Amino acid sequence: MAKALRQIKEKQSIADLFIVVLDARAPISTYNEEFDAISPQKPRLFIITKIDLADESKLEKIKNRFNDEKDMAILVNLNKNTFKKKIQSAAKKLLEPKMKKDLKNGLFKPRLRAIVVGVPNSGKSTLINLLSKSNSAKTGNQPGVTKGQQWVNTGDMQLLDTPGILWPKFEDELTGIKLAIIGSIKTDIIPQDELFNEGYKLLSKYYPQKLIKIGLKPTNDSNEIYSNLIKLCHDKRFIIKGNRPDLKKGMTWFKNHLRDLKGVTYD
Ligand SMILES: Nc1nc2c(ncn2[C@@H]2O[C@H](COP(=O)(O)OP(=O)(O)OP(=O)(O)O)[C@@H](O)[C@H]2O)c(=O)[nH]1
Ligand SMILES: [Mg+2]
Repeated sequence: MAKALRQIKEKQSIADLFIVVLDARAPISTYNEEFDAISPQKPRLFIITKIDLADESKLEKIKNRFNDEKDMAILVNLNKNTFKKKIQSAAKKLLEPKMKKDLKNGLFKPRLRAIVVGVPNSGKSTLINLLSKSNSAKTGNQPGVTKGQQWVNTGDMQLLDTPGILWPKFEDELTGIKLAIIGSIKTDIIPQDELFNEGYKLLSKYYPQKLIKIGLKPTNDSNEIYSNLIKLCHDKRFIIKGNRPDLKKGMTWFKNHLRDLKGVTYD
């Protein structure tokens, strides 16, 4: 992680634009404040991905939070080709001052470079593949797919794909849980019962109806959460010998359920 951040810092001087990729399911928790200091004068394009999985009612507010005079934020579903134009025109707008400067200096085909940064699994490589014609960046629904930096030419500009970076904030327990749920950190680094307990509380707080829908009661009380785990095991027939609930199986089921939930934004 430290190495990946250092490598970005080394390249910052040649970047004309920073593209910061955020997950719409946890846009604040996936925002790394360490990037603020890397190159404060350069424009940033915040690409808020996975809107197809996020809470629609929160999207405009999220977008406005990252929009300011110098920076711009857009909401996208990177699995849809139709968003390509929106991304291209936002990047073009932010790069306009640089292009004008190049033209003034007699450079008719400006060399534009953007560095793409973000937490693991936020969609950086998917974005690069969407903008370039090739599928040269490796993607996958797990953290840590991109291992090293790679320049990709899109015709309009050069994009630097970078490995996902986590930052100290993720050590804050709740942020860690959110990042685990959306797949930005490996779930196996968090004890299974803790992930269940905290994930349950998170869902109780933000989307109680989604718990009720699977027959569970929203609550913040760890004892009640435990009772609901037992109920879940019985409902799903996760039973081991002695007619005891298979708690591990119940927790795994819930973890996968959280990972696949749609219409959620936990910030
Ligand atoms: N539903 C949905 N899935 C997306 C979207 N954008 C990316 N994904 C998926 O998210 C997963 C991660 O995408 P990547 O592009 O590999 O993420 P990354 O940021 O490069 O990840 P690292 O290289 O591990 O840092 C893949 O399974 C993508 O298909 C989106 O807008 N909507
Ligand atoms: Mg990647």
